[in-house]
Amino acid sequence: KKIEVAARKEIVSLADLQARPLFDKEPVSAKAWIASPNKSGIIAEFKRQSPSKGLINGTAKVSDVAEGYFKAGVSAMSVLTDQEFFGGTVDDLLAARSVSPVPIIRKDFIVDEYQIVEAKSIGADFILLIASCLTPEESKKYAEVARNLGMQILLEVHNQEELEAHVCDKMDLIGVNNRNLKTFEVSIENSKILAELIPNEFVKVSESGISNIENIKELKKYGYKGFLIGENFMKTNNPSKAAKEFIS
Ligand code: IGP
Repeated sequence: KKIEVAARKEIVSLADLQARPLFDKEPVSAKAWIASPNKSGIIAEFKRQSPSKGLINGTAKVSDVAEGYFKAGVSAMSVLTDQEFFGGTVDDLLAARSVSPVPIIRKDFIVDEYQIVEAKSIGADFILLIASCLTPEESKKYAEVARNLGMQILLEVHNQEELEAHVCDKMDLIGVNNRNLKTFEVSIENSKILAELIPNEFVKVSESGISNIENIKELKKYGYKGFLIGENFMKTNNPSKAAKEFIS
């Protein structure tokens, strides 16, 4: 990933990113949208493919899906911009941005400050930092970079060790990934186990493997306000229709 980012940096400099019109857009508060009692809490994802599932949806158009997710009442949207593993691009986020006012998260493996400035330049409102890919010093440093640009941070953890090592006052939302990124095993129980270890000042988000309303009802009992759903919507031939049915 570092090599890929270095190559992009050669083509588009930091100064170029900062000169883009969207760089000056005021980010929308993901915390406010996700924790609002009169919103759904659903963070709907645009994901074409994944290492665990292969091709999920080869035909959906990101702008159609983004517009439909917004109309369906999602609290936020997640756009995968990683090309190698997920088949996404920064252009996908730009396309989503052009049709949707909801907070959009740049979902990628962030390993360089450049990606954070780039996220701002394409209109992202918040970013993902994955604990298992970073040292605690790095996650804190990148969170500060994002904050200085006015973006919020979703810190993703999978277990107690990661949570304890990476949680700090620079984070805004804490996401518990129910999928183990190494074994791809998915269990909602993971969110339940870690819930009480997450300090109350953070908005709690449960990520992956959520496929029905029962899951959400259950997770709400544990204090979760955000629910990140990808495959369950993307595997259908009309992802935003699936989101609409799920939310209503
Ligand atoms: C969505 P699912 O099971 O609903 O498709 O999962 C989301 O949680 C998942 O895509 C994800 C992810 C990540 C992808 C969570 N953390 C980190 C890439 C990188």
